[in-house]
Amino acid sequence: MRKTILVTGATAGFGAAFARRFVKDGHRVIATGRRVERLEKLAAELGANLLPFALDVTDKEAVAALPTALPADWQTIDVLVNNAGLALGLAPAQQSDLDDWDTMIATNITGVIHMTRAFLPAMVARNDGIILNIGSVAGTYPYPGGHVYGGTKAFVKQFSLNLRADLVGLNVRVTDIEPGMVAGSEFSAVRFGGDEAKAAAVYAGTKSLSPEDIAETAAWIISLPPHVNINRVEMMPTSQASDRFAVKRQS
Ligand code: NDP
Ligand code: 8X3
Repeated sequence: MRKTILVTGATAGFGAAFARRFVKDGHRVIATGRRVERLEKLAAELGANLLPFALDVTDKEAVAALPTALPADWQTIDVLVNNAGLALGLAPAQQSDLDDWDTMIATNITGVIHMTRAFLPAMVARNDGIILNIGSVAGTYPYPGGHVYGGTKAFVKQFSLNLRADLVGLNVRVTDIEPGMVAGSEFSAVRFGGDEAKAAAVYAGTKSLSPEDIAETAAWIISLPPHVNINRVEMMPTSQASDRFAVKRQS
């Protein structure tokens, strides 16, 4: 059945891949983000089933107004994809920029909860809907420099599970997709302040996941019958695994 799907952060990476995959699968997509020219390009590529809509998820008023600011025939949202997010920096916590921490929290946590709160009541009233959150393996496994980014994704995981506790018995589903290394997005370039060489080095010598792999998983999740809730999906490329505890030995 054709769904109307709202994707945050559709100007790049996973979000653009979600938009392309969902439209290809016959759905309608509201593609949101701050870089409007990229949304317009996506609309030119994908046609009338793609509605470009400017949205900064940290703008609380804009998010609260969004359900009624959308064109009337696009206001029933079947699937909300809370994808917009970012990591800023990889320095140790004690050297990190507090503004970067605030931006990660505003985007990855506050953005997600405000978007969810804006669209959840209508889903509950219709007894139908899917909230697809994009977490990360960083929300489960610690790594040096992961501090606040990992903390935000741990929040996304637990928020997703707790939403399920409130929604039990309803056909309103919540999933947290938790990917590991995904190349082909702007994630690492953003993390390293636009340093493309440093970003490329993250994926050097690996066969990382691609945004299309994440879109494939999302397409599967939303295709399932209404009684099936996938709680969490943790994904890694075969070139990645979690390893051991850090132990500092005296020399
Ligand atoms: P990209 O940097 O390629 O895309 C991030 C998207 O988020 C962009 O479209 C950007 O759009 C949007 N965004 C950032 N801030 C805001 C904001 N304030 N309001 C609205 N949109 C915003 O990264 P990815 O595609 O890789 O990341 C997508 C999600 O996946 C993120 O939540 C990330 O944490 C997560 N993730 C990524 C992994 C990876 O290895 N790549 C692995 C696991 C999870 P614009 O700047 O135009 O607003
Ligand atoms: C992105 C994956 O390992 O860089 O969430 O944090 S990682």
